[in-house]
Amino acid sequence: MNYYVLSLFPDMIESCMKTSITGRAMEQGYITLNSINIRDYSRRKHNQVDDYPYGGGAGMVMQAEPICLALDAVNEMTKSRARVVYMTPQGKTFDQNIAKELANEEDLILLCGHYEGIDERVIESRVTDCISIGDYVLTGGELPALVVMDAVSRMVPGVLSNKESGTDESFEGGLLEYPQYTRPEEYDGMKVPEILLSGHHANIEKWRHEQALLRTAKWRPDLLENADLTEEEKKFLAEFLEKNTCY
Ligand code: 9D3
Repeated sequence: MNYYVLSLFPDMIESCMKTSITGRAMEQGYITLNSINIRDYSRRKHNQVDDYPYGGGAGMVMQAEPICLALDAVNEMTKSRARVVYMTPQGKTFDQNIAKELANEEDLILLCGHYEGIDERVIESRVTDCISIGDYVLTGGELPALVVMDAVSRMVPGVLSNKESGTDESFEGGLLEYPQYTRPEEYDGMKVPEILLSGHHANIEKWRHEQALLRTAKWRPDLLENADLTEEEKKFLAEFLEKNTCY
């Protein structure tokens, strides 16, 4: 996976991506990162890249020219018709399915806006996908681009070790994960659930699955509406919820 990130703050992109699992993936060559400073493609005084909005209104708008010149430069590097993903609060809300889909691409171009957004003509002529990371207001598209690259990178074959990749199947099964414990057996008066110390793997699996169901019912009931539960799972939840109004 080769990422090309167009931004006014390329250092922010570089320093985050160098960290942790994405950093290791870059060292090992599973992903590459090319961060491009849009300001380098300004042809104006003081390398300005924004201007007042036509029609008036608050704030500044990023001009089309430097962005399009930066995109031209990236197209030279990729010589493929890579998707151009614009990070915007108006985009489709990012989720695990989009992450998996993007992980199939060889090159991805991510465009980060700042100020009140970018000139609409860039979107019309160059952008293939608009993505938001959720309904809250940030100061720019850099953190969203990092969120997307983090989620996409871990879906790229080789990025996660076998150990790391096994653990997310429960979320992909549409349920929240079961609770985790590690040493010590008792911390601050709180004990690890007895069953996890029993060594009885079948019972542990059953308990974990039940915990996942209960947690999902409590914190994310919306996920249960789309999950196709077996009759046994439905019965377990119904019985539990009947006995316990609070858990
Ligand atoms: C004038 C209306 N504002 C939208 C609520 C303008 C505006 C505010 C903040 C335009 C861009 C931004 C900066 N945010 C992003 O670039 C962004 C974002 C976000 O703020 N939330 C969730 N996902 C994303 S993706 C890019």
